[in-house]
Amino acid sequence: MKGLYTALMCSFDEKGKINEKGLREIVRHNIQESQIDGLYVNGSTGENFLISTEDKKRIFEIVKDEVGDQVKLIAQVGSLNIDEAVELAQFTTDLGYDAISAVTPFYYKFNFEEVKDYYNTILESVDNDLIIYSIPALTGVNMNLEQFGELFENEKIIGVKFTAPDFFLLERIRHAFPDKLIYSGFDEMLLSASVLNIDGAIGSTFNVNGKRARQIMELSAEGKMEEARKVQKETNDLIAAVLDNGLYQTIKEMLKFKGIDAGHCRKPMRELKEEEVGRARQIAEKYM
Ligand code: NGF
Repeated sequence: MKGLYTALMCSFDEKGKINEKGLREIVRHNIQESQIDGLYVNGSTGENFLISTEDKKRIFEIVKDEVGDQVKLIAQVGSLNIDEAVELAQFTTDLGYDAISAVTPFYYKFNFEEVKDYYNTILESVDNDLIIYSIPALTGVNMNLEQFGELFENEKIIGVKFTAPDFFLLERIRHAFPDKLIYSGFDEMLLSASVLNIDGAIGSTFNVNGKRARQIMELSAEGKMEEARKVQKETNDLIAAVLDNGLYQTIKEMLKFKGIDAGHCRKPMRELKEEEVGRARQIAEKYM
């Protein structure tokens, strides 16, 4: 399960309906062009929190059908509705997803016992491994080393998608749990995480920048730090431009520039203005 995973985008039409043809094209682009090791399906990048249970299931099905066994698949099933999380965990396990992942429950201020119970409840229902999705900036859930340790006592919890700029905590987790998988979640910090000996990364910008992400991890592993810094710098020029223009919308426009039917984002995400579409195309032309 080590390696680079694209946090997969989904293509939607103007009305917010799944564009199956476009979704399949995005999947193929990631496998053939970006040569990633796996896909992280229905994460934030997949606009997961904006869609119905039925649409989530359909996306899981289409992706598995398109991928077969070509690359690894992780299903993000986390939800504030624990029944939905359990249902999706069972659904994706039956489909043959290699692992499930669940974002920490958010919005209400759950205490750690509640977070732990959430993960154990999901896992009691399936015979599959789980990767914790920790993204404190969006969820407000900040777990410390001891709390990660308590969650890791469940052997089915095999790792964490660590989306935080806390390299002290990342190093402590790496040192304390050498057998658990750590995936870096912030693409702009990939090199900084790589030097701490992570096992992989999961990122939205790998949809359009997968090759540079791989170079960063490989150069870092080979100790070629000067070259690695150069590639991270180029990557961060791209990411800064994308963030400035509108993250998910811009990545979709960049994919469209390459002939991929990446469609629209779902409301309440906005449409790009004409000049922003132009900027997205310039970013694609320069970096893809
Ligand atoms: O988009 C976000 C939210 N984070 C992603 C990634 O951690 C999300 C990250 O790649 C993800 O994996 C998912 O779909 O669940 C950033 O977009 C990137 O580093 C640019 O900041 O903040």
